[in-house]
Amino acid sequence: MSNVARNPVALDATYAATPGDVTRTTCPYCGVGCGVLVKKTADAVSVEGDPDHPANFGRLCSKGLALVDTLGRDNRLLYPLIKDERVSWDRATDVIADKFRSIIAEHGPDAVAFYVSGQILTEDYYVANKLMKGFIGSANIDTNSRLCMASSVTGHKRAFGADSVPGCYEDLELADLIVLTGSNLAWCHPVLYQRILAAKEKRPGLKIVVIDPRKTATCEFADLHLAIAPDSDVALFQGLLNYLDKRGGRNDIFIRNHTNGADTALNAAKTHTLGCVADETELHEGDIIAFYELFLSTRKTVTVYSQGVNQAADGSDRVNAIINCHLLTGRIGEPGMGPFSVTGQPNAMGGREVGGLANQLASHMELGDPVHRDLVQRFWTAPRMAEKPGLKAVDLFEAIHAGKVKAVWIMATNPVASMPNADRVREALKKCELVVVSDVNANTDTAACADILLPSASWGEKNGTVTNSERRISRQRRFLKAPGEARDDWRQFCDVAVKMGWGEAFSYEAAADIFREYASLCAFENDGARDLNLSALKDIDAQGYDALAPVQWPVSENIVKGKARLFADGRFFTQNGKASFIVPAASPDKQTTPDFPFVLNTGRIRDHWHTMTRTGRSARLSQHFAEPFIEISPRDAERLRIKDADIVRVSSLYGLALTRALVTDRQRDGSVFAPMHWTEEFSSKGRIDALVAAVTDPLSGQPALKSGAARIERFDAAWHGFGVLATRDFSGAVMPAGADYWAKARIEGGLRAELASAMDYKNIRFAADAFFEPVLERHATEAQVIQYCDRRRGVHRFAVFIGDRLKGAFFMAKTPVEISRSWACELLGRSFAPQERVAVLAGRPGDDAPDRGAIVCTCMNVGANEIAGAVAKGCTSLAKIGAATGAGTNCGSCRGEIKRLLPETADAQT
Ligand SMILES: Nc1nc2c(c(=O)[nH]1)N[C@H]1C(S)=C(S)[C@@H](COP(=O)(O)OP(=O)(O)OC[C@H]3O[C@@H](n4cnc5c(=O)[nH]c(N)nc54)[C@H](O)[C@@H]3O)O[C@H]1N2
Ligand SMILES: Nc1nc2c(c(=O)[nH]1)N[C@H]1C(S)=C(S)[C@@H](COP(=O)(O)OP(=O)(O)OC[C@H]3O[C@@H](n4cnc5c(=O)[nH]c(N)nc54)[C@H](O)[C@@H]3O)O[C@H]1N2
Ligand code: SF4
Ligand SMILES: [Mo]
Repeated sequence: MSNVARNPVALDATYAATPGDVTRTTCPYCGVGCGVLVKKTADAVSVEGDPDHPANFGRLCSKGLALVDTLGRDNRLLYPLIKDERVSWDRATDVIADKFRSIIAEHGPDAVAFYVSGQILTEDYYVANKLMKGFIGSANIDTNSRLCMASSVTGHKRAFGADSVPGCYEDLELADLIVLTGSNLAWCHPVLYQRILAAKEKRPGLKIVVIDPRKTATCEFADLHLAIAPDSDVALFQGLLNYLDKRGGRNDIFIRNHTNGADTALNAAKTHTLGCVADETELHEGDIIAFYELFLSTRKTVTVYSQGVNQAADGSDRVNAIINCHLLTGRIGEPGMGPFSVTGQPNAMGGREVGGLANQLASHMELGDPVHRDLVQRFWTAPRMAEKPGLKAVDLFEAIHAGKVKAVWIMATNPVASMPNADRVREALKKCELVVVSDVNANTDTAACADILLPSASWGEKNGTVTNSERRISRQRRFLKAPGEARDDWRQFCDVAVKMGWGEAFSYEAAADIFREYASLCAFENDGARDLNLSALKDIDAQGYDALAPVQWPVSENIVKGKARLFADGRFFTQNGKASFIVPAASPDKQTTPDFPFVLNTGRIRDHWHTMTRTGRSARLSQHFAEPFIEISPRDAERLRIKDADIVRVSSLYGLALTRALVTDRQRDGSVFAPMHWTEEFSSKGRIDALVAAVTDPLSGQPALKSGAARIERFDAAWHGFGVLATRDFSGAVMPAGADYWAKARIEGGLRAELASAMDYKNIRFAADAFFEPVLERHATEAQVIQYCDRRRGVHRFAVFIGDRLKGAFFMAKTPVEISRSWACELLGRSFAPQERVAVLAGRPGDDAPDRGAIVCTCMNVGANEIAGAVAKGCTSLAKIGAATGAGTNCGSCRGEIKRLLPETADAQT
């Protein structure tokens, strides 16, 4: 696999640091934590996978490969701003310190809060946590990991006595059965998925079972897909526990020596007979038995789970229902087996380690434990330790809304787009006395609510560490100078801490100083009772930190190289050293009602990252999906008179969204799926979290983001539009007034936009001119607009030229505009002789520019039509498609989608 990014990006001269070297760093996206080699020449940067990094061994996915597209100044926040006025850092931090101090003096420490993120580095996180919990004296620091990993943390703690991930990535290659539940690994942890596929290719006996209500790209290579009813996971795994018990699956020696509570758990699972499980999960009994038999007969089993498990009102119980099955069979701590919660963000794990959650202390210690509190207080010589757990994310924003929390500092997260009941979150921030937002991007939905905006150094501009899903600590290294006055996140906290009077405790000069302190705290009075031990790193110096190789904790005097697997000795971190079976509580109520009958499932797509503040800057990554959509089953669509590509109105008790309909039999009846990515930066009404209720798991506080309730209706559009436009100012390009629906995406040299309106334009030329405005304004005299109108059919097409170059095209119709998007995007900026210009208005690709269809392979820029063409010419395997078109031959993230385009009988192996 070559895996080298095409198109190294040219950087502006002020931005490039010392040329000519190679930096080893870590990808800032998902929790796989891939090693990246960054190569710099005098004026360009390129990235490739680090062949020596044990997470990826040289592989990168489409997002990792496009990292260079996200560098540069476009949309960057460059200076501190107070109410949109540029100020100095000194002034900004003065105001923050003063305001925090006066609010604390008047209302106590719990009247202030931090809301941080699994995307800051361990060092940033450690400092934030120390400041809030040891100096301000409140535990009101929570993180977006509450929306992501909290249920896994609760599950781990209940079962193992600590938040410890037992296994490692190699287990996936050593397993004979991999169960992927609530995980779209092919899109969300693509390099791990590729590692699994490579192992399966070598050893076809390796079986994959996917449990997901939707048929996702991850299912394409699975041996069995269980499309379970939403929210029936506990029933499925309780049934499995019962089945294993009845069929001789118990490991009695392990249960006796290493576990607590097996009998009670088995007793509680008894009612989960096959018939009962089939009822609850709406699966065929045969499929359930097939899964249970595979699990029963395969000792080397890994169960991988992610948000389809965690983001539920019974998320913690789902986690424990899975772990119970591994405890019953004694499948934990040995190669090729174990429950495996894969983390989402690059440093979700690091944040848990330094105590980023409101109910934790640093270094995996408990806020509720007086011994731990005392230990940490002495280590920090902290003047005012938090005494009780702080507010969890949903409660925190409620407290802001209620005026109880009066100042909040938000860092590296975009809650106005990513929190449930997001309109209320925005309302809360609007009411809050002081909202500080530290971000790299100037235009986020949350930044729009800030009183003070602080510019942060971004990936590549800062030093620190992250911990991936397998407990592996890797360095992120700086290779670029931060633009403008952007500053490290940890330094921002330190600057304010100093001004609040705690200079001595926050006098770090570099990230290495913070890391050393953190490692020392992990080692401090740790006789082995605490899982997280970094004592081998507690004296690390600057050089050692610079050279730190990826390592899996614990790393201590006795375990200098780190440890791939925990619990090999059968000892856990509970009081008696045994792991605990947990009995799940009764299942939570469904949210759907007759008014809002659809289960609203939300999640991710392959090429975008969360609220798109970074991936949305990449033209390459914006072509896979260029607008918000909702997946709906053909039967439901027909019943609601919704055709594929119609605009639909999705509403709930809390808000509404407009998105494109994607009618697909991969979706179950009664449920819909929408991506979480679109914000007001990219769409008129794509912010799906405005609709999601803030229902949480009572134990973990994690919101049930996969099972909202919604009503779906066809949006009666009077007209639809599609356009491309040459512009450098993506954010400044405003869509025509009256466009109820719009979504814009970056393309090479400008943007593309999809539009729809309920209003019938009297003057259609007006809409086109409004769309072309950025071009018309700059080139008032030279711009030439040509047009084609068929009033009877309601088809209108416009193109604007400067000289012979196409600067924009705008297509309007009564029905969704049927022209090739990839073709239109590629026309932008091309030159046309006068007689050729009508070809643009014809809206059809000519022979010289065939219609690629929707782009499937982002790396090699291959569209669905090209793949279909290759299939028609006899390419019936992934290998042949790859040889003929190049599709799927680079990062491999698209292989599932290519396989879907092959005939059923095709040879799936590469
Ligand atoms: N491309 C991309 N990759 C990412 C991210 C990204 O934004 N983009 N984000 C990263 C982050 S922070 C995270 S947390 C991870 C998330 O990674 P994943 O958890 O794999 O991703 P999601 O799409 O949120 O949800 C996974 C699946 O859960 C299924 N699901 C819904 N309801 C249920 C249910 O009741 N039971 C079961 N068993 N399944 C259900 C959904 O249909 C969905 O396919 O991805 C990480 N990787
Ligand atoms: N409906 C629904 N909602 C969800 C989910 C879902 O599945 N469905 N998933 C949830 C999950 S698992 C997650 S993890 C969250 C993610 O949600 P968010 O964390 O809100 O999403 P991001 O877009 O990753 O936001 C990161 C922000 O940090 C900025 N940033 C990037 N790098 C840096 C940096 O180095 N320093 C600073 N200061 N800022 C930086 C980015 O510009 C961006 O604004 O969403 C949650 N919300
Ligand atoms: S799988 Fe992709 S997004 Fe995740 S760390 Fe690796 S390259 Fe980055
Ligand atoms: Mo996440």
